[in-house]
Amino acid sequence: MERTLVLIKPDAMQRNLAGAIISRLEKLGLKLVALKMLHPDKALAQRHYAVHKDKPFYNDLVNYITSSPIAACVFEGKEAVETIRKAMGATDPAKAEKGTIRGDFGLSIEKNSVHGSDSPANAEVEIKLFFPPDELFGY
Ligand code: IDP
Ligand code: MG
Repeated sequence: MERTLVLIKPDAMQRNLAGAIISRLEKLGLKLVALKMLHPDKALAQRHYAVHKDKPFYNDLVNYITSSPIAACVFEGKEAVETIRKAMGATDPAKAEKGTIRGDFGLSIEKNSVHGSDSPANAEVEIKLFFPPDELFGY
């Protein structure tokens, strides 16, 4: 079964939106198989966003994602990656459709409330960054 990593980003945590976001994803029929709150350090943020290290927004992005505790989740289900990417909406909340998480909750292209893995292969790598195997549950 496909798995994907979701992060509830600082802007959503600060506005008490973690439960609302997780609830939307559960309602898609996906199963929550891992969940924790953590305050990511710079090293973890840099590894998670390594593909963006040459982008002009990289340093700001690392500072942002380490600015408060976040919630990390793994969801499992059929086409979990694509299903969650659709539910998140476009990266820029101004371009995301209403009814999507970013369209409804996002504040800016950086503070866009949620991260979701963009492919099953990247999901496997990202899940390993945040969760050791014994924190992933089969039930
Ligand atoms: P994604 O989260 O929709 O996959 P990516 O292009 O992978 O989008 O970018 C990762 C994250 O970097 C975004 O979610 C957003 O927080 C931030 N980001 C992307 N593009 C910009 C930008 O142009 N300016 C500032 N931050 C950005
Ligand atoms: Mg991405």
